[in-house]
Amino acid sequence: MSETLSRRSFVKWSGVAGGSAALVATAAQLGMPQARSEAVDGVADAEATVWSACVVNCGSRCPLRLQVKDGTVVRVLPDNTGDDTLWNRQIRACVRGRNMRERIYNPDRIKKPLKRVGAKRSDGEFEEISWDEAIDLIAEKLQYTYDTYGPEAVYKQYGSGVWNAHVANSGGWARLLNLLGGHLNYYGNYSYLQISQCTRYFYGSPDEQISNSIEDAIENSKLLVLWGNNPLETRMSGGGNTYTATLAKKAGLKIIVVDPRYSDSASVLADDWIALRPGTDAALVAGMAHVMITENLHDQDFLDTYCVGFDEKHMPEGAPKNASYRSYVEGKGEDGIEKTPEWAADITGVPASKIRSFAREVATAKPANIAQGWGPQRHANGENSANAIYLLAALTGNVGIPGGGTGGREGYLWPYTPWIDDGVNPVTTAISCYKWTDAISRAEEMTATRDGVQGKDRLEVGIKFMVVYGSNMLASQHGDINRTREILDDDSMCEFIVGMDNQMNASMKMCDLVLPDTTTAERWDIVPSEYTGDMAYEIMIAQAIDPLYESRSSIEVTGAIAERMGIGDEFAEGKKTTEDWARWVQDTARENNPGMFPTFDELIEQGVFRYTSPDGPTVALKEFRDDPEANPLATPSGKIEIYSSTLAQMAKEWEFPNPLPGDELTPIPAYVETWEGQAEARTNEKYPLQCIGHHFKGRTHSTYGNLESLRDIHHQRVWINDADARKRGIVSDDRVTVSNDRGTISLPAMVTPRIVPGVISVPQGAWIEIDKDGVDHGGAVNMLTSLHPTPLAKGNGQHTNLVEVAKA
Ligand SMILES: Nc1nc2c(c(=O)[nH]1)N[C@H]1C(S)=C(S)[C@@H](COP(=O)(O)OP(=O)(O)OC[C@H]3O[C@@H](n4cnc5c(=O)[nH]c(N)nc54)[C@H](O)[C@@H]3O)O[C@H]1N2
Ligand SMILES: Nc1nc2c(c(=O)[nH]1)N[C@H]1C(S)=C(S)[C@@H](COP(=O)(O)OP(=O)(O)OC[C@H]3O[C@@H](n4cnc5c(=O)[nH]c(N)nc54)[C@H](O)[C@@H]3O)O[C@H]1N2
Ligand code: SF4
Ligand SMILES: [Mo]
Repeated sequence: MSETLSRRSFVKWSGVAGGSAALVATAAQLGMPQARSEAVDGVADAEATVWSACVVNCGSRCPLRLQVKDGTVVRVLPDNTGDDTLWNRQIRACVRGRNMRERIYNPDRIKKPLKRVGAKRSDGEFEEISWDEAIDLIAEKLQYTYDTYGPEAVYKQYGSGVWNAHVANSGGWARLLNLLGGHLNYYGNYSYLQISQCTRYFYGSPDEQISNSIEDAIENSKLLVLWGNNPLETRMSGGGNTYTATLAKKAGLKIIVVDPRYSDSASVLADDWIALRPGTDAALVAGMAHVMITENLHDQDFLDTYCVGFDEKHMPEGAPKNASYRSYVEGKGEDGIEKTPEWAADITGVPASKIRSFAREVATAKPANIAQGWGPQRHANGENSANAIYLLAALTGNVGIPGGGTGGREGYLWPYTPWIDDGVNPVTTAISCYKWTDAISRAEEMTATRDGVQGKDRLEVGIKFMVVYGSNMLASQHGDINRTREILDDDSMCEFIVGMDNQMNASMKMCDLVLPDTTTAERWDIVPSEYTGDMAYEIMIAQAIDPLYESRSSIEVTGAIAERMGIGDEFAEGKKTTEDWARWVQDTARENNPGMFPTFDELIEQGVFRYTSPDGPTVALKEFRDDPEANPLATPSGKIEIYSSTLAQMAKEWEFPNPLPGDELTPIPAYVETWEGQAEARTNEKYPLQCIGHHFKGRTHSTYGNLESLRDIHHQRVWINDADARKRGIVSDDRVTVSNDRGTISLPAMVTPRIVPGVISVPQGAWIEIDKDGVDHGGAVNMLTSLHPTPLAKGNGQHTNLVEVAKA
């Protein structure tokens, strides 16, 4: 790595105002474009420029400067603080955030509270009602639900539309329900449910095990493997990993991408592309392990000291013979198959010679950061894929050292600023976030060992009242839209659904009551950074314009419901307005971190405040590596569990009613063939193509998906390989149908060598347009996905689907 790029020192808390961040390399030195000056951007006669932000769940958070004239936002400008250095970088919004005006003034804005009048929810017919009537109705339905069914019948749906904005994140809904007696919890999230659950057994972490940051990789790594990880599209802010990963590339770090698609990250960053079939990562890892073991390239010392389960000499007590990972690879395990590169090649589609060279490269680049995205784990038995990629980091001894990594996703500094206090939920029962449709339709059958119910042996009551806030789960982002709509259409099961959003999305159309929320331009908040690497920050959201139409900010609405239900004072604790709540956040941040954060009023002027950790870039599990005796992991052995006795035990106890292939728990990260996986694809004549659905630069999930300007530049098209297209007589931009037994969509094709033959990808999150025959012309991939849960996490294997494509 070039000398100019070595980091000289690490700054403690480099605020924008007095910040003297250590210079790494300027964008100019690296040949990157400089920020445009305000003179070029500004509207000359704007009355005010107000700090705001884009807070959608893309993993980044971007400051926006809204220029206001006559009470209207006339222009959206990006960040103009910071500079072009790594530790004080400008947090440049992507094309979505810069089009915020079109979301504020969108014809899809919800203007007044709406009450369902259609016979069925999916009729989507409403009448306008007043706020007073709406609040009465919610209070009445909530009271009725608590009295009749108890708190476990109340559910706050997963939703990520205002993810982590300190006030708007929960919008007061969780606080309200907690004060009223609680609500059924969910565990995990649609982002990384599978990896988070398997991490418990592998690394003993209660969540996804993050890895070293890209900042650390820039400084210390010899190789960066982006494994099912596409930062250029999924971390698009200039403040986040689009910036850092690009900087890593410019600094000369070798980058290899493992992905069925030649993603944007592959095309811009990769020195090499490992093009595998979806869901086959664990087979690729086993083939690589075979090479490493045969050529003695694995890190035996690391495995002996820090892990259990790699070989027969290091097994937990009570484990059967020949159950180690090494035995599995050498063909001494139960299946008797040696996991040669040729074996892996047949499954993954990656040539054996390529598997050999890739294995050698990963094993000999010391140190290497294997940065796993969340695409591999969003599959049927995605748990084993995620675990296998973790395992590769252990096999090569990269865990816990600078320049290495855990095999998890790139690390970041978690913000120091607090969320508003949601209180404590008196209910401890929880379902996986993907099981809510089951908890509506078959709650009484749901148990701990069959459905992953936590906190109780079984559910006693189904979901009867649901809050859907900042979420498009009912008809866009959850699996199997047709089946989900069917479940929701029976309002004897879930009796009342209240939705709150600022756009009339497909889920709002499935609600009984719809509430118009403000946009960020119309309210106050404080917003933290999230997955933006080791530079954390907070952004001021100052109210720029009056709420449009009859929209009201969520925290004021939940406060009004609390008041109507007689708990107004407990809810508010003296805070009346949204601004009061935002001030509380900043005051509390200052109290908790003396001398660090600016005051609320200073932040109104300053807009953005950056800070870094005094400990330097994130090196995950460093304490464990430095002293495993003093800092054991929270696994039963205190070590990395390549073989998990807990999983072995669970494999005996858990039940899989109506099992499909792949519904199994394995104590080691073995490759298992799954329902609608590569093996089935090769024998299924009706649906021979594997269909994934990548996160797409044109939208954040469904958010921004209704903006004409974005639809014009980012076309919703299905990626299909030339060979598969040719067989079907399809050329680029032909309208095609993609179908399976769950549904059919119709959209244009993008014929390309950028995807593995036999695989297609439908960018996820398109707005549905279902016609009278049930065909969706919007191209929403969840018309095709399955509600069948993954075996361990009971999660969303939404990238696993078999389909057929035909010219429409
Ligand atoms: N097939 C498939 N499905 C997937 C995925 C996949 O990869 N493939 N990915 C999954 C993942 S990782 C996730 S996180 C989920 C995301 O699923 P969702 O969390 O449902 O995300 P969005 O579709 O963006 O919906 C967010 C909603 O929040 C609204 N919103 C934005 N700002 C505000 C606000 O200020 N107030 C209110 N009240 N609402 C606001 C937006 O208008 C939008 O309707 O999707 C999951 N679904
Ligand atoms: N522009 C934009 N950015 C986003 C989002 C968005 O919707 N739009 N969503 C945000 C959210 S909430 C999340 S959770 C993250 C999601 O981040 P990820 O879950 O990492 O995103 P995906 O696109 O699902 O998957 C990443 C890559 O994995 C590949 N992949 C799919 N299946 C496999 C497989 O079996 N093996 C391997 N090796 N690769 C595979 C895909 O082709 C893709 O390029 O992105 C965030 N950022
Ligand atoms: S979508 Fe993400 S990257 Fe784009 S402006 Fe919004 S927060 Fe920034
Ligand atoms: Mo996500």
